[in-house]
Amino acid sequence: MGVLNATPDSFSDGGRHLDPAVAAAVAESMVAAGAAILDLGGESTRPGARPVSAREERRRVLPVLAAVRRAVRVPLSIDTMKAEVAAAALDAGADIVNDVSAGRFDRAMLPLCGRAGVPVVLMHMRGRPATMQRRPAYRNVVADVAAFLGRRAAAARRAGVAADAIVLDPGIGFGKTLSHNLALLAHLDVLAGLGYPVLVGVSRKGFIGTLCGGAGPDGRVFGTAAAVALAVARGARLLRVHDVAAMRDAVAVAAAVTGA
Ligand code: PMM
Repeated sequence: MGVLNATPDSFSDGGRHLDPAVAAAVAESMVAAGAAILDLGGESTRPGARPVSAREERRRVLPVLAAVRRAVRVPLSIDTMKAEVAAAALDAGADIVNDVSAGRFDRAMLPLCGRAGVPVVLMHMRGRPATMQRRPAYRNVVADVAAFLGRRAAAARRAGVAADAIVLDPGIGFGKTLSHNLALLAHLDVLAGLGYPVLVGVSRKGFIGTLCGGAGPDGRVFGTAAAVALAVARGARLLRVHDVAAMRDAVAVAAAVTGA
């Protein structure tokens, strides 16, 4: 899954893909490099990020989505916590909803996904982006995240989402310390054991910078590849990444070794 952020303030690629024509060209190159899905978002969820209105989110993401929809044929996912934005994106050609709040932010989100019959990514996040990194604490991070995702999957089923349309995500970096992120990656098999495909987003995240001598987002590609490979080995089925060509190779090798 290649990441295309239509946000002026995303930590990793903020502002680079705002122009619809530029976004379409980047989308084409990501697909050529091996992306099977593209994820488009109009609201930054980095720690401390300010929420944006549904109107502003639609204004940012819909022109980009329309241009990307014309440019590529792969499924497009809309990264949003708002049902209004998701509905507009589905109307404009999106195929998947990626909700980092797992349907908790907007009560209309899971029923919308159920009615539309589209896959939904349910991600674990502690609190909200504005406050999630304030002293994150868990009893047992792996068990707590697994229990949360199990509850959210059940909520999605009750809202009419089909079992085979649910994807779970541990939410790496969302209200987690370095050791929480590492424990979740080391024990990803526990989440995969819940019976739904697992998506992992480690790409260029802060914990990789921490482990790689304080590298900035652009200097985290090799660290990301290591995390991606290990996630595949522990059962991840979808990898949300910025550096598609590099991670396609990391996934190909990790999947071949895992399957041997
Ligand atoms: N990470 C970000 C945004 N959306 N969605 C899912 N499902 N999983 C993630 O890990 C995730 C996400 C933040 O990263 P970005 O600013 O590079 O988009």
